Amino acid sequence: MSTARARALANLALVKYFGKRDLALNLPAAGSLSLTLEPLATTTEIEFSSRFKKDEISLNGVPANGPFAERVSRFLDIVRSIASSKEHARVVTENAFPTAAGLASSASGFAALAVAATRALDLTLTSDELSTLARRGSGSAARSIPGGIAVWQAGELPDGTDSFARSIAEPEAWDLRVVVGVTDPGPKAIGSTHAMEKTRLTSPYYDQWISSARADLEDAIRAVHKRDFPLLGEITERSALAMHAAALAARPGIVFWNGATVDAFHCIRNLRNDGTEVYFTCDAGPQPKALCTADAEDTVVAALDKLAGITKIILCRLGAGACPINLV
Ligand code: 2P0
Repeated sequence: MSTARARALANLALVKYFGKRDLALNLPAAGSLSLTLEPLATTTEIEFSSRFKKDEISLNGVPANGPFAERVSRFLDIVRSIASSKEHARVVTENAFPTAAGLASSASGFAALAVAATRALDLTLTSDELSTLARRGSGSAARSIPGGIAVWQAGELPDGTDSFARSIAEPEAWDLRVVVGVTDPGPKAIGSTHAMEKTRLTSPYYDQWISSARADLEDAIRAVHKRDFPLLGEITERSALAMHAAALAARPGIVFWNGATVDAFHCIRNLRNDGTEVYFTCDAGPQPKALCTADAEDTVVAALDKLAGITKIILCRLGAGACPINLV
C-alpha cells in the first residue's frame, strides 16, 4: 500500500503539558492528562510515490509552505527512516475546527499523520509506538493516539521510548462534556513551543509549576479512577491557572487571554457558586473551555452564549483514539 487515510481527534489537557526536558524529541518535563474530543477531528490522506519530487502538503484545501510544511516534512523524514523509504509524499489534511487557535490542531494533525503515514508505508506499530512517534511531530499529539481519557507519562529515558500516552478510561466510561467558547478564531500570537521555552528559561515560577504538575497528575489519575468529578474539576482549574501563572511570569510575560477569556472564567465560577458542576480551563490561546457533567451542559452553553466576546460555541464529548479510514 502507498496510500492511506486516518482520522484523529484533538485533545484537551486537564493537567497541562508546558515545558520540555528535551526540545528536539518533545519530551515533557512532567506528565499530563487529557480528554480526546469528538468532534474536533483532523482527517489526513497521504500518498508516497517516486513521482513526487518533494513533499506536497495541503491544509484545508490550501497548499502549505514555510514553517508548517517544513515541520510536516521533518516528521515524514522520521517515518521514512523507520521504513527505509526515500519516497516523497502528497499530504491532504482537513481540520474540522479553527487551526492554530489554541484548539490543539497540531495534536490531531500529527496523530492522524502518524497513523496514515505508517500505514501507507506498511509499518505495523503498537499504540504505544504510534503515540511515541506522534509525539515527535508535536508533544500533545502523543495524547491524540489513545481515546477517552489519556495519560502521557514524562518518561525518564533520554531517547524518549518511555514517553507515550495510554488511555485510562474509554470514551463510554464517563459522560464528560467540554464546552469550547471561541473568542478569537485567528492564529495564535505566540506558538506553544516558543512559549514553553521562554517560560522554562525565564519564568521564576517554572520549577514550582513543574512540581505542581507532577502532583496534579497523580491526583487527577486518582480522580478519574474514582469518577470524582468535583476533584477532577478542581485539579483542572488549578493546573490551567498554574500554567498560565508560570507563563505570565516569563520575561517578557506571556498573556494568552483576552478580555472575553477572563469573562468566561468568572461566568463559569459564578455558575458553580450557583450549583452547576462546571470548571474552566484554557490552553496556549484565548479560547475558554468549560468542563462539565452532561446534565450541566445546557446551563453552561446558555451562560457562555450570553457573553459578548464569545463568537462561537463548540460542544464536545469524549471520543475514540486515532484510527485508519478505509479508502473507497
Ligand atoms: C497541553 N499545550 O497540555 C498544553 C497546554 C498548550 C497549553 O500541548 O512544542 O503544540 O509541539 O510539543 O503539543 C500545546 O503544545 O507543543 C500544548 P509542541 P504542542 O495541551
